[in-house]
Amino acid sequence: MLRKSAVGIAVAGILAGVFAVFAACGGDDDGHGMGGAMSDMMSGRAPEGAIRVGLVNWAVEPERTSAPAGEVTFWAVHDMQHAHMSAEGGDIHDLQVMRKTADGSFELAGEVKGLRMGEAKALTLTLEPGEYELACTVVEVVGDEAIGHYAKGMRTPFTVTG
Ligand SMILES: [Cu+2]
Repeated sequence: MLRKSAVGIAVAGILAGVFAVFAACGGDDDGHGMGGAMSDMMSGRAPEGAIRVGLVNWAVEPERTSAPAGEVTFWAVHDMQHAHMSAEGGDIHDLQVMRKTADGSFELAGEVKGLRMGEAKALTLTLEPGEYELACTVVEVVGDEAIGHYAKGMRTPFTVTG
C-alpha cells in the first residue's frame, strides 16, 4: 500500500509539471518566457556575459538597455516559434547595432544577419560611449507588399556608458 501511494504522488507531481508547462505556453503570445527558453535550447548557450537580444515581430527586446564601453557581446535570438502567416512576414530577422553620430544619423557598428526562427548568433563589438540603436532592417516582399521590419517597430535605444 505504501509503495502504491508513493507512485500516486509521483504521477500527480508529473501531471502538475505538465500542466504548468501548458499554462506557461498558453500565455506566451509575445515571444517572452517559454518561447525564449525554447530558443535557447534550440540554438545553444549564450556566450558568457552576453546581452540577450530577442527578435520578434515587431520588436527588438534586449535584456539590458545599456552597457559599459569596451567589448560588448550581443546574443541575438530570433524568438518567434510559431508558424507565421505567410502574409505577415518575419521569417528572418537581423540584428543591426547602429551608433548615433553627431549629426543625428546612424552608422552601422556591426550586425548579424539572416536569423531564422529559433536561431541565435553572437555578435561581439568594441563600442565607444554613446547612443546606439538596436534594430532589424530586413525589408521583405510578401505578395505585392514590401514589409520593412524597422518601420514595423524593430528598433530600440541602447546606451554605451563611458
Ligand atoms: Cu526583422
